[in-house]
Amino acid sequence: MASMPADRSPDSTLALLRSGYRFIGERCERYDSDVFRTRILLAPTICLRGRPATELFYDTERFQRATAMPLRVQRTLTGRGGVQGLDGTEHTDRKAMFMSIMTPAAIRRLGQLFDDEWRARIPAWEAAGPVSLYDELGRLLTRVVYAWVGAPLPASQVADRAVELHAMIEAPALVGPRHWRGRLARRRAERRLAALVERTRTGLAPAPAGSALAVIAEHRDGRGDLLPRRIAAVELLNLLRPVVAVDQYIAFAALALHDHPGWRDRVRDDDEATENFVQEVRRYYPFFPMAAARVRRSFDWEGHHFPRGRRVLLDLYGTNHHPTLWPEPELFRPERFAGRHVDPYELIPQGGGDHWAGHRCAGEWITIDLMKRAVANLTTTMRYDVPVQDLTLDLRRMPALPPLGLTITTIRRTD
Ligand code: HEM
Ligand code: MYR
Repeated sequence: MASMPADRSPDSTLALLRSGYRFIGERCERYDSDVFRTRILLAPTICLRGRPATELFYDTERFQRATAMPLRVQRTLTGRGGVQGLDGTEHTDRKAMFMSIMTPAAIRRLGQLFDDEWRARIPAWEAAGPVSLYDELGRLLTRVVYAWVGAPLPASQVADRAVELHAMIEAPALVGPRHWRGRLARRRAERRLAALVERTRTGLAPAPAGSALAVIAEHRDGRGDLLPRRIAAVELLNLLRPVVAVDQYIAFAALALHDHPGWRDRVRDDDEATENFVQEVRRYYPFFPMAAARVRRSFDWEGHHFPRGRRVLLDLYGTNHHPTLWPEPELFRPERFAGRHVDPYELIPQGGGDHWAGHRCAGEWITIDLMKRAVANLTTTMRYDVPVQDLTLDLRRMPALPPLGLTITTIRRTD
């Protein structure tokens, strides 16, 4: 058995928080290996990156998700009892519920709401001074996604709900008050949404037919039982929160248009170029750093032993920047996707493998659709200036927001 390269230090949690997105990749380079062991949160952990490792990681015979996600991530980002931590038939049943929501018609409806809302917001942006794209789009997407799931918000609540969802997304890797803000936001949101599910079920506030709220509130598991209302709330948040998180990718797309202005003309009215551009934004920019699983039963792989119960982290960012998969990975080059078959184990910003059988992101098509619409809105519906500001991305921060959320100014409608 080959010995697996190992971190020397007794615990690398602080190093992970300090290095952020580059933690796994820089060690893989140091050890000249896409597998190494370390200790995180005081427990032995195996880190992986690259295509063969991704195929391994998404083998549900070998890995499980139960107990894989650190508690601090569950208490902020994902919640507890939701689809992310399920295995076997419980997972395929719950995942089928999510995928049944992702019909082309439903994706189009969300996109249409998004475009309409974007156009409707332009006059207010024209009148305002500089606006933070991240904050504005956070509110815009909050309003749109609550309406889309079947629980439209009164205008007076949109800003608070946006702050709440942002708090959950920003909290998992932070310490101190900003971490606790995320926990509190989740507790409050779950309580409120559980009450909404209850009102839906009792007929007090019926959900629109076919809406995501109706699908989740009425879903019955393999035994014919409704989801406990707290779990239904966690699953509703698994739609609301990540749709709002797309604001970050849109800010990255705007940053890419700013740094590579030649692409503004290339993407305009060109669906294929827009798609390649969006794929490169998802590959290049840092977002979900790594996925976590546990070894279901012991096995050997490429001469390395994986003992039962061991936590394993797959480097999503590092696989998207792997030099053998992506020549010159640190260059932003959308044309690399022209004519390229997008392999399910190579481009993995939202996880890899199969959407139904495994844990790959249920919202990947929605994300791509919203990003394409955002690129069209940024290049054809309006023009704007990007004032001088600090645009460096700090890869040590997870998630890595552009400082001030990317400020734009002198916004004008163009069509
Ligand atoms: C799972 C990333 C948007 C719903 C995941 C996973 C990642 C991810 C990395 C986990 C993969 C794994 O565990 O192997 C992202 C990113 C997004 C995004 C970066 C950009 C904003 C969305 C959207 C939705 C969504 C828009 C829904 C509308 C989900 C759900 C899961 C998931 C339900 C759990 C799937 C499962 O455990 O089977 N996402 N996601 N995500 N995502 Fe997303
Ligand atoms: C979502 O809301 O599900 C999609 C986007 C969330 C991105 C959050 C990125 C930081 C999380 C660090 C988690 C480490 C997981 C082991």
